[in-house]
Amino acid sequence: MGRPGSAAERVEQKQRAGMRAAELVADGMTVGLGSGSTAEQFVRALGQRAAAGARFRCVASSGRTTALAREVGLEIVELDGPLDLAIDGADAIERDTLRAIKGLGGALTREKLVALAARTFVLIADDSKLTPTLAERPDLPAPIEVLTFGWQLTRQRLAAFGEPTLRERDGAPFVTDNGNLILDLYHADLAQPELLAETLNGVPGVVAHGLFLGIASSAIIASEDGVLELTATPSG
Ligand code: A5P
Repeated sequence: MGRPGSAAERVEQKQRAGMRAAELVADGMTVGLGSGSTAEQFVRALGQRAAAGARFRCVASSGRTTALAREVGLEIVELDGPLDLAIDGADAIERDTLRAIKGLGGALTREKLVALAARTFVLIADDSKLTPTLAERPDLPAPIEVLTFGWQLTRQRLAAFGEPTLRERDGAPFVTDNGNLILDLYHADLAQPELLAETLNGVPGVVAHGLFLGIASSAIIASEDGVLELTATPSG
């Protein structure tokens, strides 16, 4: 993890990561757009390229990203086939493997669909998101999107693997773009994230979880020292 920077420095780093990522997008590509404050910097940078005459077809991973993309002049299309490239932020990124935790913004299911549809998935972040291993971020939950139907039972089942906590916003349950709920699973065993991911995939009522394992091939990390590009090495 990098040293704690000021909020302004973090914004500037996110901007630099987003701008670098926008350089990866070739004219005519179909591109997946992530969600969150870092991904929004990428969307803005891509919008600048579109304003300069480049043309992209974009699939957005949230309503908020859709709105921003349209505002900056990007064409939004349905997710109906493979994407050339997808770019997204993350909440924690394992330095070597690029295994990541995503979903603190609540868009994890669409983000995962977009990431898995992409021939190349690239993470962008400031260096505060880097960690030697995911297990070294016990402060972070594994966000899990669950169906509203029977969610208390789903929470009971998930309690075997950690402390599932219903995410709230403004005193009410947080509802995703898909009309579902989020259970944030605290204190899960992240030492072997693949095992946890497989377990979570088998719990009835779970729509998707925020463990993005083996999906990102590279990461663009901005720090006070510049912009670093990391390539994933296989885990295990
Ligand atoms: C949204 O659901 C998340 O997965 C975001 O990608 C993640 O929370 C990173 O967001 P920031 O770039 O705002 O930190």
